[in-house]
Amino acid sequence: MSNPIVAVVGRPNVGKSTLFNRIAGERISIVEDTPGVTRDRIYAHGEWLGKNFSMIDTGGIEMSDQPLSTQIREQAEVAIDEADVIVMVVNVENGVTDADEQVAKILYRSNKPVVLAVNKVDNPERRTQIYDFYSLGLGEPYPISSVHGVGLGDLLDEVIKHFPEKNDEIDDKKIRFSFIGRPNVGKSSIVNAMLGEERVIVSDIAGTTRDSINTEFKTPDGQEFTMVDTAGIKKKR
Ligand SMILES: Nc1nc2c(ncn2[C@@H]2O[C@H](COP(=O)(O)OP(=O)(O)O)[C@@H](O)[C@H]2O)c(=O)[nH]1
Ligand SMILES: [Mg+2]
Repeated sequence: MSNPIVAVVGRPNVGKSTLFNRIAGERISIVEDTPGVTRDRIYAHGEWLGKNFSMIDTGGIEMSDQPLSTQIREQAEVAIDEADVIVMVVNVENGVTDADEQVAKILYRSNKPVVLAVNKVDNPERRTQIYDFYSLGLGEPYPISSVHGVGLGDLLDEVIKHFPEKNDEIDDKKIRFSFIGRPNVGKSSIVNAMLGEERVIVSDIAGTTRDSINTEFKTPDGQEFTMVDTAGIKKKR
């Protein structure tokens, strides 16, 4: 499975690229750099608490000939299409702006998790100003200072919480195999005969086995197998 994707969005000059480079650190690597499409490095690798992810700096997508509202909309749409988690960056120095509200509205309508980063919180006095950003409707604002590297830990803790579960990881030392065939040809009986025990429901009524059943077993020489009985897979009427 490929790494989760985190997209950084927000209007120009809020500090998206600074944050992006901070998180990428020394390990910044260009995954894709198509001339004419990207101006800056927009893809990088990130890692936090042992979790690897890919990052997109949507601000690096070349669209400077477009009106601001178009740029913002298109960048937010790239994020929604590509990312598992979106980090929206705002600037504490400006408070909530119309452009921030425009970005937030687009993100709000998507079903993607959004983490709100209030950047340029360089000193403790500025922390008191982060609460205004609750009005964007994107939940708790996380104060950060990208130039000083402050608050990034809490921000990333929140980001990785939203990564999708890797629930279909397969241990490749195991051999997986399955029986397929029409109902009632004897798939479950073969499984049971191989195992020497009644692990799978067998019946002469077609369609008795309703779900696919994984059976794990090991041969005397240590080879592990996972037998997937697919008898339950039926066409919907
Ligand atoms: N004071 C302060 N300035 C910052 C911070 N992060 C970025 N900047 C500055 O804000 C300006 C815009 O940053 P940039 O990352 O290019 O913004 P982008 O357009 O959103 O990618 C630059 O001059 C940065 O040095 C921060 O945490 N504190
Ligand atoms: Mg930038």
